[in-house]
Amino acid sequence: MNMPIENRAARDAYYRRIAGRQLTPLWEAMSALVPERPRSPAVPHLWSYDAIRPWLMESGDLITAREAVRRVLILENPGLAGTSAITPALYAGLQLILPGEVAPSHRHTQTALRLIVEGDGAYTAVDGERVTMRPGDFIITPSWTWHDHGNDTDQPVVWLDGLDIPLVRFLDCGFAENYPHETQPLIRAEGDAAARYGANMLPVDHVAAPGAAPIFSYPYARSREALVRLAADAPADPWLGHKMQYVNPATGGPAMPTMGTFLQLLPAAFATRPYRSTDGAVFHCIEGGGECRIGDVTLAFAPRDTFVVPGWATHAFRVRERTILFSYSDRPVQRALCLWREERLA
Ligand code: GTQ
Repeated sequence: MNMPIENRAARDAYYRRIAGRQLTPLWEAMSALVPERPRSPAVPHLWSYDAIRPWLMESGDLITAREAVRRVLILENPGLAGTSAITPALYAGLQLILPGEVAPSHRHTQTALRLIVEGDGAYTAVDGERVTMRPGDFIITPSWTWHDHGNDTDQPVVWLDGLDIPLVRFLDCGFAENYPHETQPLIRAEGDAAARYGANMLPVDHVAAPGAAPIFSYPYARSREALVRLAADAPADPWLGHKMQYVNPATGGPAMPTMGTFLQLLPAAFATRPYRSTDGAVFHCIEGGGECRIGDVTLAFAPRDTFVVPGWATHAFRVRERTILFSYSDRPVQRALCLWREERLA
């Protein structure tokens, strides 16, 4: 810039004077406020389950699930320090429930998803119905539904929590309350929601409403079987492998209004072509393992590892054995606002 120095000083003095009236000049901030393309403050990062499991188990000696309400280690993006966010819109954490423990019932406007990492047979109760949790199961807790978690098994249970906490904070829509008792009454038998809504049928008088799916559990055994079947017969997409999205069976839309959820199979020795989309995503490796190259960063992942790919970051996978990845992002929000973009690169 060839601005005369006097002019610079005059402008700076002017900025200081108007600052007292809560005014700032757009022209000094234009490219940051209206960027040519997204430059996420989030960075790629991987949390190795084997490395963090001892820390998680140690938390079990320090505080009970009852006292903590939710005993969770938050996975915070190093580029978003102090925000408890893994991408600008999303939160992730690993929740531990020890044998015999209960995480007391509460509800909040934030939507939650669970992906079971370790332990077989704990439960979560949502809106009066219990759901048993098995490794790889994807379970939803819709906005403003009462939910408590419990573990009647003799082993610890750990799951990945995904919530839209930063998004709800941004929108100033956070409400929460505790249930007057530790657990909510069960008013339906386990499996009721799956029978009503999860068998390619709907109750005859059902009227589809916007919002989260009326089923709470997407058992891994069924989702996995579908992907394995597809992979045996259909060609893999060069950019995505075999990638499916979880849906609300009553609407065909996403399982939750704010978070998109996906299950992806990459065949043995498969390498994807570079791809990017505007929705930053949290990935969790259920089976297999390999590498995700994101710009000049390479993350090596194994089963139970969680990693984050920032929005609009070009990335590609390379796997050794058949690999199954769960992921979630804010794609439904971006799509609803007509902002979502993707790019398949050569
Ligand atoms: O299980 O209700 O990781 O309310 C963060 C906030 C889990 C939950 C989290 C929550 C929960």
